[in-house]
Amino acid sequence: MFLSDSEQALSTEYLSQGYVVRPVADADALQWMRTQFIRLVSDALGTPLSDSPEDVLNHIHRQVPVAQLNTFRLKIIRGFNAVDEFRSMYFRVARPYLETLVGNELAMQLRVNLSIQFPNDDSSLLPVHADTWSGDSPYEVVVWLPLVDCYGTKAMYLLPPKASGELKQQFANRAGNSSEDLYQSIQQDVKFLEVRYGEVLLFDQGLPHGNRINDETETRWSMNCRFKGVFTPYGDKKIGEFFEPITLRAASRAGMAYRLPDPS
Ligand SMILES: O=C(O)CCC(=O)C(=O)O
Ligand SMILES: [Fe+2]
Repeated sequence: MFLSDSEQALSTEYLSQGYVVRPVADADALQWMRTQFIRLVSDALGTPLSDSPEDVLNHIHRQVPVAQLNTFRLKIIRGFNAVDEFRSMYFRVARPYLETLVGNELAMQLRVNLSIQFPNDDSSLLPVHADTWSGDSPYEVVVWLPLVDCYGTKAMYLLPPKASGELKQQFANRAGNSSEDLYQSIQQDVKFLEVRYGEVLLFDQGLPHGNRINDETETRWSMNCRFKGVFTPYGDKKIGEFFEPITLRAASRAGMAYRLPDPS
């Protein structure tokens, strides 16, 4: 391998744990995104907000009834995905890590997702799953970016590669069981991933992951977005519909445009 020592270290960490957590590569881009959120939240609530961004987001469950949560969330998602620079800002926070772990010719998901997890709310949970089980390519990496500190059950969990390998061996035995049964059987091995505001998580979505009822006192806000090498195999999520190239290089552009001279 001709990777540098620091590239090698990041790669080893990603492969052995199934994820890495790092400081965001561009703090201004993160702050810009959080400012956009505060604007959108204020618009959605129809009131100006005087508390700090951190307090507004952590305590949003005091202002939005749980019955309105999904509508509210979709309004915010529509809002930030309509802002032109949003995806390029999102990319900036993770760019050097993606370039090391994935490559420098990247495809990015067209729409960034948002999770909002109120304390003690069971209405917006994601049961244990791997994205690959529903058609994502194993070449995809998720960039998961919190807008507040995430810890304990306010965070998401991931089943590390070793336990994930063992689960695969026994998968046929467990296939008939509910996802709650599946969770109970891996509970002792899952790891809740603490990610603070100012940090970014990159994880292998081919490993089982999900979330549980948030029994902290604050609301979780996190975004997630998938990246892959442009020329790596695609699953059900195709280029043009779900992904788009964001950093194609000159040689690839030339190669894609190239036609052999017509022999006739
Ligand atoms: O944020 C979470 O709790 C889960 C996210 C997830 O499943 C994903 O990004 O693929
Ligand atoms: Fe997922």
